Amino acid sequence: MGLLGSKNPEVKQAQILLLGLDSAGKSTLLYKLKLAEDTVTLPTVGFNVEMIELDKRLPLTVWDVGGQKEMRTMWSCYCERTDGLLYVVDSADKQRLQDSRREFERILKNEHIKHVPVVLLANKQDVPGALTAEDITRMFRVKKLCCDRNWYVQPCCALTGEGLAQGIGRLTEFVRSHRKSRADTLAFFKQN
Ligand code: G3D
Repeated sequence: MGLLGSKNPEVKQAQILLLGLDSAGKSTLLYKLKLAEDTVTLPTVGFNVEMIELDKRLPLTVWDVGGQKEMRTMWSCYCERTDGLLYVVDSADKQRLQDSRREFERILKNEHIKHVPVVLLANKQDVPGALTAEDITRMFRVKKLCCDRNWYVQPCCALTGEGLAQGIGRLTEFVRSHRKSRADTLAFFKQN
């Protein structure tokens, strides 16, 4: 896994917004992806930015915006120029799943991320009793809320890293096809 931005100036980075309630596991998964090892995590204050290059054709700049209540009102400020949304859910935190669902629904209404692809990470699958990806899909009404865009719900465990590469890979694939269809539309309007 490459960690730095691509050295090829022709390769355009994709901007990924990493959201979710506090303690969903955002910092853990980001550092897992980056370092491929466990790290001591602190609750995210402000934001972290990491460059991830799982796929050399499309390096990602991942913006991890804090999920504490006071930070959630700031989420919309980071939506402009976002190419993909990675939304992390603590699948075992049954008390706050509805809070998380509400925040997810709210952010999807942001004009700047209309049609932008979404991958939900159903994190903490190692915790006994955690909801499955299918449960999260139903509870978050993902099919309905994301009917205007590509979406996927990936089960994962940020502690072990299981499922993370698949989730990022899926989002990268979606971002690439979203960019292509936008470029095709622009080309069409130029020609006509
Ligand atoms: P945040 O960045 O979304 O606020 P963190 O969340 O990455 O700080 O994670 C919050 C806590 O959840 C941390 O525990 C972290 O180790 C734990 N965590 C993250 N992902 C998983 C997972 O997949 N499984 C389990 N069991 N725990 C996870 P602490 O104890 O440090 O608060």
